[in-house]
Amino acid sequence: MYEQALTPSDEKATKRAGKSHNAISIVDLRSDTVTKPTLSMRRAMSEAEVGDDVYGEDPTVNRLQSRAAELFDREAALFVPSGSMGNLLAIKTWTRPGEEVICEERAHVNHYELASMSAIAGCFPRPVFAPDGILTWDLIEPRLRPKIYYYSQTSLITIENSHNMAGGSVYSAEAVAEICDRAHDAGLRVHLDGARIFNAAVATGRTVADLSRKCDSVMFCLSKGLGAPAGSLVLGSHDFIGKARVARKMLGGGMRQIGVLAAAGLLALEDSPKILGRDHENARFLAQGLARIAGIAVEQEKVITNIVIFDVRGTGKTAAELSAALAKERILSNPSDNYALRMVTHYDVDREGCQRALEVMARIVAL
Ligand code: TLP
Repeated sequence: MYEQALTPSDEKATKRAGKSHNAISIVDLRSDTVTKPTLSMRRAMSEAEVGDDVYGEDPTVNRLQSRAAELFDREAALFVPSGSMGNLLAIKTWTRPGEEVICEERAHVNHYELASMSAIAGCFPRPVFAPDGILTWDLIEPRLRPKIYYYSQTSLITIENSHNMAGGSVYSAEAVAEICDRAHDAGLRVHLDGARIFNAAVATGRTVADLSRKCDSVMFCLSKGLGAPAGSLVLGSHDFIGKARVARKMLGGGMRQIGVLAAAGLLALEDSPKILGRDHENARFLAQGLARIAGIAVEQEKVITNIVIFDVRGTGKTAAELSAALAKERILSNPSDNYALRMVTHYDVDREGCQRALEVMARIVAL
């Protein structure tokens, strides 16, 4: 995906436009990573009790880790700076250099983590394309390496729930359990990139613990739809988390008085899952409206969480051209390839903002 940052000159243009258009606000649909911390998060941050987390002495971080472990029904959890680091720690902990990691072709670990699994963990990704990004054992099994010493060995399977670049698609709890059971029978581990697992939980009506129960490790993000300013958690057994903590320090991710971040994370964990359903409804509303615009193709029935990826080939414009034209009208989106745009809903975008995005899109496409 080509991320489009709001440059200072865009911001100036926006401010100027704001003056002449009665301060029309930006509708930022580039990602749910853009959510700003709420007032209550900011208050909690300023009041957070802190300590040195490298010594394990930050009480707020310890509370966050315990609460996350409890919610996911796990022995232990580790607060890490980002989702990318969380995935890397799991990959590095479960594998040895020279081994292979099976992932879905469009997975975040395959496309957007700067090949860290190779550059840092020394592993080779074995990507498998799956319809809607949802792997099954039938798709995985043919890619397993035979257990012969002159082959590199498969050691880990990663799955992504919800699947970002497959349009926020979700695995059922049963589908995840089936992959884990078969993987364990074959002597493999399963890591879940659950950056948006709470969205998947809302969409399936299952708990995050149910959706991840048999996975050997889980990563989830506080900094996406849950709205915290930064941070992710990695979850697993005491032994796994002990090793992941060592790897975190080795990568320079040992942080100090980060109770200020954990305080926002605790609120994000308790409060935000309850409101994710509204983001899903807004995404469906966007998909319905986009489907009515000539030249745009979107599989409406597949929009079940907060991500809408749609094809713009029929408009005669590229995704980058449309995204740039939308940005001039204060609607921000990200191209996900030459002819696909991604829009992500979150708590800083309301129904009115989505409506405006649709109106501007219809106007631009018709030009
Ligand atoms: N995704 C970002 C971009 O990097 C593409 C976004 O805007 O969606 N796993 C998944 C499934 C993700 O979507 C992301 C971020 C991550 C991991 C990494 O999280 P961070 O950004 O905290 O490293």
